[in-house]
Amino acid sequence: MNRRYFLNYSAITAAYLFTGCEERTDTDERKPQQPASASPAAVTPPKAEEKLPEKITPFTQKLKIPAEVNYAQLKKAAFTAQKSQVNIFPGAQTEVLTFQGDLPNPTIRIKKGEVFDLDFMNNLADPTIIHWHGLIVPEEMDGHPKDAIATGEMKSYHYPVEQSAGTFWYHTHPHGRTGEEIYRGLAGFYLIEDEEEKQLNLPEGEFELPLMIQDKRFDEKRQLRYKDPKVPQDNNGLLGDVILVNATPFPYHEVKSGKYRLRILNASSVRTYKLAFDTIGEFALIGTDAGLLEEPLTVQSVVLSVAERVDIIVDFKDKAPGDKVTLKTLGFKEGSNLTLHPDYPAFDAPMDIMQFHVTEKIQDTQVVPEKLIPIPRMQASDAVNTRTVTMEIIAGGIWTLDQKPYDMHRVDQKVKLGTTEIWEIKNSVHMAHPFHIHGVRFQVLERDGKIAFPTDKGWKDTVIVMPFETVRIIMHFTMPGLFVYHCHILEHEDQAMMANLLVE
Ligand SMILES: [Cu+2]
Repeated sequence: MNRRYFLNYSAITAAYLFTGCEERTDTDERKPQQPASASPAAVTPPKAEEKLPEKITPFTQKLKIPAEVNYAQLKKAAFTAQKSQVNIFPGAQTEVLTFQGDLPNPTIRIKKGEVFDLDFMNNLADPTIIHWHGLIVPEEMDGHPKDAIATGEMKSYHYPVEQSAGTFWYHTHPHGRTGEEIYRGLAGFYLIEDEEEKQLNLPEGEFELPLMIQDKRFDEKRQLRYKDPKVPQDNNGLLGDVILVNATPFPYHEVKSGKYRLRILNASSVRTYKLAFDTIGEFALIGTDAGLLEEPLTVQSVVLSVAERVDIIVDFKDKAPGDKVTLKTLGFKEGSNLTLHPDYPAFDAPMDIMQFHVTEKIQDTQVVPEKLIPIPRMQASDAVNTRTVTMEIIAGGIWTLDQKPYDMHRVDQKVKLGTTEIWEIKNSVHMAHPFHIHGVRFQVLERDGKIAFPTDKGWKDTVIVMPFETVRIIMHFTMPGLFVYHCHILEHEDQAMMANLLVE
């Protein structure tokens, strides 16, 4: 048991998470590991129905690695959105939503130039649709909320993949239910490979790991709890106290003393992570949402808001068998001055995420290339138009873009196909929002805030906009059609913080 795990939580959370329904006694063997500040007697006990049934001992469950749907081996795949019972905790069944009956959902792996082909069946009780996050595909393939298919219906996706290598993902996107569907399971990785990336000889096979991070809440029966009807702040974003990586709570993964490529996705509802390792001071950022960087950037930590991805290389070379390295979030208090559910670790709460257990010393000959993939920079002078999109909260506490609650049939912006534009994304509230746009990728020109984000240097499809900050992005529109742009805090986009863009 890792003592730091306890210390990383606020007093309330530590007591909450680890006392559960049980009475503690002085003879409790776990007692000495609890920090003095976390005396259960000192805090108000949380509502009974929100407690975990018993303590979770972190780093005792093995990380699950998603199976792969690899288009080098098959021509067509099938997904069925469905209710499933899966093992998230040992010896317990948890009801979730899946695409193929289990979690984590499979990782799609496809090469640039190949054709993606998949039949999607909706066996949920409500209409739904899959969106391929970060992919630039025709409108009817994109998963616009207006294209949601009814229960019992099937939709065939068929499109060529023409983008460069990167770490993308897929999730359902029905209006008003995206948050709950992703939360209950409907998300997975979508990896595009290409020849240029292959030439770089990045770590692969067992040395390449997709890591999907999500914070969730469980009840005493180990079932997922979504929004708490008694706590209106949950409409501002759902925070959880159990961090799952690839659908495994606080997992561990056995590694050798070499370099690992970690492709990390934040598929949480609202939480922004500031990722770091406890005993490895630096790591290399090699890619962002929509592709590889021009050159690796050495960082000590990286901020990852909802829906963003980072591609990193971490080196365990100085570690010996028996050593343990913890991936954690340092907390990101700059991200929100808004109180969310008070019973769950807030934005500024440091939390452990998962642990790497070093089991074998190896001679690692892997080299991180000095140069990665050139990124042709779009210039502000290339832009034919500049627009402003404002993130605002309106009367009634409704999250909107430009003060207009989302209407899936209203066109909010018209863009000329083949042109380049600058969009100024303006945040007028005291909470950071990740801005995402479909059907196009972008580059960050500048932000007028205080924090510099190394991820701004790469190709993006989602960018964090800090409280009261304006971020200027530039993009070249190559795909005609009606697409959405929205805040990617799931409870915000479900509410009304979304708009339509027509490229023609
Ligand atoms: Cu938002």
